[in-house]
Amino acid sequence: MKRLLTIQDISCVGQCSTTVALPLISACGVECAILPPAILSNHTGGFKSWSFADLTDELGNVEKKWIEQGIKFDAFYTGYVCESHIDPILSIVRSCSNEGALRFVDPAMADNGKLYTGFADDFPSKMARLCAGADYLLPNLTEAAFLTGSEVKLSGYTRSEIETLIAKLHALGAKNVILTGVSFDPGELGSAVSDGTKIEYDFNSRLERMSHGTGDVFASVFAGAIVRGKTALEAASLAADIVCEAIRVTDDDHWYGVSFEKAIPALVKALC
Ligand code: PXL
Repeated sequence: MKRLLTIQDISCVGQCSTTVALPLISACGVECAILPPAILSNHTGGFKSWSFADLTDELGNVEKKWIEQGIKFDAFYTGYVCESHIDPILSIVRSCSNEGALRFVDPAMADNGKLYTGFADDFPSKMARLCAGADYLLPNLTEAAFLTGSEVKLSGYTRSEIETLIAKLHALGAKNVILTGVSFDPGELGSAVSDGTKIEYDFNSRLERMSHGTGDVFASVFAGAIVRGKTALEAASLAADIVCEAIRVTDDDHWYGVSFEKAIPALVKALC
């Protein structure tokens, strides 16, 4: 069994980041180790307030113990992180990679045209340093625009604008780009999957509901499916199917996340 390390916050309540990645990656049949660089009482997307315990100073201690014991990983998946976490993360990846280890980077910092609360305007340029070494970079359209200094548009992207954005993301250093939130038709929503030589698209019927945490569900399933040997297009398509299923089964008053738990049986079946 392959072992993946996910590095992103623990939001104790709110169904995002580590609390989504751990169960979904496990359900993919991949051993999932975790490293939370911060612990929040709850996520920052819609709750009135939150506590934030920064664990930057602990990251080096963890790395030292892993080096001492020869603990290494076959894959790394980073999500929501802060500026102070970036150098320690790059150091852990350098120290603790098995040969051929894959790096998945979800630059979780923005959506719907805006940076998440708490991130300074210059944060995208810091996040770009993590993106530079990504084997698979998984931004939404807003994150892609901020990372590349492009116009931030909520909708109305043409195919050629999407393809220019993807070329700029590759220019940051990412090998494969999976751009989410792509739509050329109001009834459809999907992703563009690029290996730097060709771009393929995967679309589903658009669901009208806006939900928190869906980017984390998508990235977790994508990473798990790639580690299990799926192609990037297969992994993106499975990840989108699981996101859609999770949205469909989430009660209308469940505002802070999606009930991805109910989609786990379908995920296990797809990868068994
Ligand atoms: O889902 C992304 C995410 C992760 N972690 C925290 C967040 C968010 C989105 O708002 O606030 C703490």
